Amino acid sequence: MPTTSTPTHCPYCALQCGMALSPLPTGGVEVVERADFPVNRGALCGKGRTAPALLSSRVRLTSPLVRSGDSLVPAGWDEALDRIAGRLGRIRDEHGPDALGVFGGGGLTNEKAYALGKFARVVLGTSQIDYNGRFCMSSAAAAGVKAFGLDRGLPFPLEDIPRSGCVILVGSNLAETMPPSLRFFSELRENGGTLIVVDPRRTRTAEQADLHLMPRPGTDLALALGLLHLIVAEGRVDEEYVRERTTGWEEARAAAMAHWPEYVERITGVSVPQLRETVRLFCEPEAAMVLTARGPEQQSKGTDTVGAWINLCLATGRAGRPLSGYGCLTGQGNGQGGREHGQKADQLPGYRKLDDPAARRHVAEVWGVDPDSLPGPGRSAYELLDALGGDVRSLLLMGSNPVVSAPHASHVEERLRSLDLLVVCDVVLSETAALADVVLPVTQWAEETGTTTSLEGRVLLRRQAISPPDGVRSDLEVLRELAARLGVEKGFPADPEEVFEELRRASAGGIADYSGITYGRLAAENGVFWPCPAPAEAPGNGADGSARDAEPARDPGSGSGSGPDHPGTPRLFLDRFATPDGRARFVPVTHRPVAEEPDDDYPVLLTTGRVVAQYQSGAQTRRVDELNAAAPGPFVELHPRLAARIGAAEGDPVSVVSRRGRAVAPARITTGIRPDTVFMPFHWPGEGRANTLTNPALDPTSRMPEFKVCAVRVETAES
Ligand SMILES: Nc1nc2c(c(=O)[nH]1)N[C@H]1C(S)=C(S)[C@@H](COP(=O)(O)OP(=O)(O)OC[C@H]3O[C@@H](n4cnc5c(=O)[nH]c(N)nc54)[C@H](O)[C@@H]3O)O[C@H]1N2
Ligand SMILES: Nc1nc2c(c(=O)[nH]1)N[C@H]1C(S)=C(S)[C@@H](COP(=O)(O)OP(=O)(O)OC[C@H]3O[C@@H](n4cnc5c(=O)[nH]c(N)nc54)[C@H](O)[C@@H]3O)O[C@H]1N2
Ligand code: SF4
Ligand SMILES: [Mo]
Repeated sequence: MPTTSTPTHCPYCALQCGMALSPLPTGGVEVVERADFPVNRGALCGKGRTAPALLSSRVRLTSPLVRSGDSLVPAGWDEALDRIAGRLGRIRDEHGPDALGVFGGGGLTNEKAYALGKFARVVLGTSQIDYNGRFCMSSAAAAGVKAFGLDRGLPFPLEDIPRSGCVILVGSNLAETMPPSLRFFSELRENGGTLIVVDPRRTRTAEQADLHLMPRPGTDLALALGLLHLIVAEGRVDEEYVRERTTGWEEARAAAMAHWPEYVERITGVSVPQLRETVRLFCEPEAAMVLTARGPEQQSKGTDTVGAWINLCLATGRAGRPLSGYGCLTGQGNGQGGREHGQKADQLPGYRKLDDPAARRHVAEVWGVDPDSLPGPGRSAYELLDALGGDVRSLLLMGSNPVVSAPHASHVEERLRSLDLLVVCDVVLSETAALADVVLPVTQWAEETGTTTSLEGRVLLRRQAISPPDGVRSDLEVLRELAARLGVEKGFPADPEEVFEELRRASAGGIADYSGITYGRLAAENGVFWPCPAPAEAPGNGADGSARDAEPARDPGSGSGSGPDHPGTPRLFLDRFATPDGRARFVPVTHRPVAEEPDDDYPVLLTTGRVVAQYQSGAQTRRVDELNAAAPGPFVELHPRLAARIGAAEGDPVSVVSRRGRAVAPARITTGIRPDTVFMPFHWPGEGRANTLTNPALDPTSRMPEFKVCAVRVETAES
């Protein structure tokens, strides 16, 4: 193992801050600053800084566990793997391959996500695979594909933000969810640009804004349409851009014109003067951006909502131009790469479509299988979880903790319990692992090498800095061992670089083309932005964002192609969009209500989200003392008027009841939230679990659940 410090990246969010790990004399590593990575320049949030705490064997799994009655007992690796393979084989014989479910995660490295997708299709032969990214940015991805022909969260690097003129941040609390990124927005304001934040709560991020719009949850679609109406009415449309670079404007314009500002004010609660001010701030500067995060995306109309914000950019000529554009702030460590290489229900590596015959042929050739043997698209994440115990009899889960993080979690928990076989690979005994028949302890982040792709579309190398504890194996080893036991001896190497070499070939010629990226380049450069085709087929410096899904011209081989290395593509769409005609597509959208409007029984809206010191389902960060001290448990944020109405004082236990269940947590009273709305973070299991309440109503296109709004009743816990 290295004796000097190892440059790497944080295990948590999609900012993928650079850090270095330095060995300690007592064993273990400590985080030291790494100023050379341009995104965070050494700065880290508390989660990144304390990440090594989870390497300690005190808090993690170090032996496989198998179920014996009500308890999980330690077992040897061979016993555990034999048990899994034997049961998977029997379930397949009895019920067919689609009875075998697989669930992945956006925190898995590219290599793991790729291998998991291949394992499902090639070894199990199942169509039933999806992953938690469906709960994350799938609506923005779907809208991006519709409008631009390609989904890369940010089509430009973060470093462009300070030089833009105005940024509208829609439903992102990045001061808590990606703290080091706040710098880009402070610099924007120092340079004279303006920041507009759209959030039903006055968050730490909103406190930084020049203008804070506080819409009713679930009404961002109407808000964007109202703004577009005003843009047309005030003659602020960039007619030449619309003519030359887009299609579909007339229909989108007609749809927006039905959304009068006064009507939008009634729906959203954002006043007409604020709408006008937003339009002025957005349209006056030379360049402007719209960035969305989970607020507008985690809605049953998330795809249309993001589409409406993209329409705003297109109408004003603010996409595919320097320092302008639409972007989605992707969330998980490998939220971007995790959605590109085949753990998604409808997808093959390189962001290819599973139902595209050319894509099937290409990937089947790389995999050495018959294209006809590849299953078709499967169910989306929530639909898959909902089907457990029905036609899906087993689940192999890697990198997610749905007992805490899935919508309508009590139902999901019940479905998980009804399986014939639940296998969980995890670092810790998560709430979901605790329900499993077999738990496999795996290596993490600092103990293994692998690549991630940050929210900027920048492919990065995370390097191994420390040996794993005895008894744990990597996810790649698990897949290799299970494949071998199920009769597939080749094609599942445990060496990440070998997997990456194959991923390069599988992605070559696809939308997310990694074929020109090697571990060598990643070690020498501070990441490479995709698409990055292999040298031999690089058409000069083709940084045009064009999506090619034809057969690759050539196998990228070992990366030593004859031409110069492709530089990667930090900025997309400057010349053309990735659609067949190179033009961006307006999508005609109209407002519609949330899936569950308040009524007499459930008169309040619940929205959910995050706090700075906890991460996701909390499986990792709840095991770090310093983070727990900062954020020890759930709470219900509510306005003083609502608190007075129900008779709750600060800290009193409050019951939040939806059609799906009841959660209880202490009141946190603040004027920084709309009086018609309560907020709960979702990081905790048990009584205060926010997802007991949430509504699994799905967006028709992205299949994203409506985490951000459902109807509830709020009462003091005693009543
Ligand atoms: N500390 C911490 N950081 C994280 C994570 C974490 O769990 N903890 N998770 C990572 C991941 S995977 C993700 S996806 C990102 C998420 O990052 P964010 O999207 O910033 O996080 P959220 O808190 O889910 O939601 C953002 C804001 O949306 C607002 N909101 C709620 N409803 C609505 C609505 O209807 N409209 C609008 N416009 N806003 C609304 C909430 O009040 C909240 O402030 O964070 C990443 N970083
Ligand atoms: N109410 C509500 N619910 C939400 C959201 C919300 O805003 N509101 N947000 C949603 C979003 S955006 C997301 S991304 C999801 C996330 O929620 P989850 O999918 O539950 O994500 P994590 O809590 O990060 O779970 C990751 C698990 O994998 C383990 N793990 C970490 N690294 C590895 C690895 O390399 N290999 C393996 N095998 N395991 C590993 C961790 O220990 C942890 O148990 O939650 C969603 N749920
Ligand atoms: S902002 Fe995200 S990547 Fe950076 S240190 Fe915090 S959790 Fe890690
Ligand atoms: Mo996420």
